[in-house]
Amino acid sequence: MSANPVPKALACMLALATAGALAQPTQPGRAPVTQPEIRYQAGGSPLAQEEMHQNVNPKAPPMTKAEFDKARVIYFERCAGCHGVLRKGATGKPLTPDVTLAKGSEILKVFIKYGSPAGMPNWGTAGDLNDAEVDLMARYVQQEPPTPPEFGMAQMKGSWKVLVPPEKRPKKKMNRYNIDNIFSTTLRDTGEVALIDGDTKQIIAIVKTGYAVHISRTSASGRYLYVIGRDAKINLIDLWMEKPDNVAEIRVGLEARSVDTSKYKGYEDRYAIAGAYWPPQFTIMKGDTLEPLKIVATRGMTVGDQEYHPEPRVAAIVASHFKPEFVVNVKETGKVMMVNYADINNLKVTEIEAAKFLHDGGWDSTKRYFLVAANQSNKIAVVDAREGKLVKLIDVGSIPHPGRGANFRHPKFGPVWATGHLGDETVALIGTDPVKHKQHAWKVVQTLKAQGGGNLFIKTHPKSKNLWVDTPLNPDAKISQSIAVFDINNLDKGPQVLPIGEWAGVTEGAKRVVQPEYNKAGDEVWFAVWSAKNQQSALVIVDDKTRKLKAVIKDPRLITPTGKFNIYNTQHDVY
Ligand code: DHE
Repeated sequence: MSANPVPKALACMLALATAGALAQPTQPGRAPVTQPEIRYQAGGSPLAQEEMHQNVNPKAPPMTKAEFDKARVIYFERCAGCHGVLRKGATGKPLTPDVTLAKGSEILKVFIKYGSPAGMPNWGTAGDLNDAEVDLMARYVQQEPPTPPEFGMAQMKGSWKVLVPPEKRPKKKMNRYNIDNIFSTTLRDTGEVALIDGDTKQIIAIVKTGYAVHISRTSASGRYLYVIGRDAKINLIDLWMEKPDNVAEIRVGLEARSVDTSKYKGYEDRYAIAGAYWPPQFTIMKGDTLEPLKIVATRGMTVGDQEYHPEPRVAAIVASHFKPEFVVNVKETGKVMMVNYADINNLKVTEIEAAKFLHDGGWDSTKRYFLVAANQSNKIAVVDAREGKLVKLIDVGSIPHPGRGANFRHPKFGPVWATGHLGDETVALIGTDPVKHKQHAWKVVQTLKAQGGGNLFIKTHPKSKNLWVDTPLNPDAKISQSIAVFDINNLDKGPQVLPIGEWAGVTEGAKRVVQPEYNKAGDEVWFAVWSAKNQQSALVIVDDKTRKLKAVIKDPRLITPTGKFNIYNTQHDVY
């Protein structure tokens, strides 16, 4: 919140407004949105670039087409992440005309300018929007929400390119790289990934990809790398080439975050799957060419109240090791879809009811159970991939955000899986062994205190005794620029804090320390020190045993590094 005093008349209006629906917790039973969460959710959407139809609502204040288009761009750059593409509400409140017309322009302007105690950012007083833009946005949210275009088979085929056909690709590995230990490193703001040799710490190649890449995943054989951008563009990189590069690309929608590939025995490298935020759908493709084969919509009814949702975004996707299935997590409806790819013309989908707003998650150490954060219900849902059933919904802290989580053997409780939280400083350890440690299974067996809220990722390795917890979204720079590390054998001792940002030797910038990732051997941990596009960033590598600085990778090409994906660990789901 801004320190600017709120003028008296507006303060009254704000008080009045905060008593109204817009300032209530965003979803029933949900705590107010935290500042780290807003920073996380309010990333720009590629939909800002899409032309959309302006429906004229006679009851709403008038807008010219130029005003409408300008407001639409602002909406998709700043607001859609929280309020949804169709303004039906996600982290933020619904902003459909039935709600906004009842508020009227003056109250809406107060909200937009000054924010609300429930978590709406103070766009005006923070200097992000001027008074004219605040007025524009107040009028815009009273119009009918425009709908972005659909993206079906014709559009996908139109975007699909096989740059090097399978028959023209190498028949064997043509380079001397230790492929297992390559790190595919997201260069968020340049639309590229850097392939870095984990042994020599040299950049092998910078590969052009989609806009604001989100994740990389490895094929079951370890040969292919799939990279997805926020603009739903997938790049298929062949790691056997003399210099690894793109061999195929496609767009599977207008906005997306997740991709994976078939891993069940007999189906290795055969299929790829990608989930889209818009349109709400997932697409199954041929693994070696990305030819789109099957598109499945996720629009449908929510769990619990069973109301229709028009834009249930596809969040994390993983490939089952127990069946020829993809585990597709649908955010707004709260359903986990077990998609059996044995016969994709007669697709069988088991729909598991979990909890609303599924986001990210990972396997337990046996890879039988998938644990996924229902982050706005403050729960972890556990799904049994062998039985195709929900095992349990477990209450954890505020806004769990595991990434893929961390598996280790707790000295007292046996095998556990851990998640940190965006909304508080805790780390929840959940027992995962229903056979030998039945009394602890699917319960929070211990809660650790790390540095603070704003945690995104947590990591360990089967060969390590360390548990690393980042806090890139914590408002305190000291906390966002450092890492907390626990000794798994002495968790009660509390964490040691390492100044990774300082170790990077980078002088200016936010230097947010994000996403610990192990090398193949499990004896090094890599961190991104993430600053703005026009500033220097770095990768910092720490010796896992001694917790001492081992190497810093700095290179003018390493612009805004965030996620790093070690080929072997990603291929085998080691975390
Ligand atoms: Fe992510 C994973 C969505 C913001 C870095 N992110 C994921 C996944 C989803 C997701 C659904 C799980 C994919 C899977 O496993 O299949 N992320 C979103 C968003 O919707 C959100 C909140 C807002 C947005 O506009 O994208 C968002 N994410 C961010 C960031 O701001 C981060 C920190 C930096 C960035 O690159 O944009 C970020 N997200 C990551 C990373 C992973 C990820 C590094 C993979 C972690 C892993 O270890 O698997």
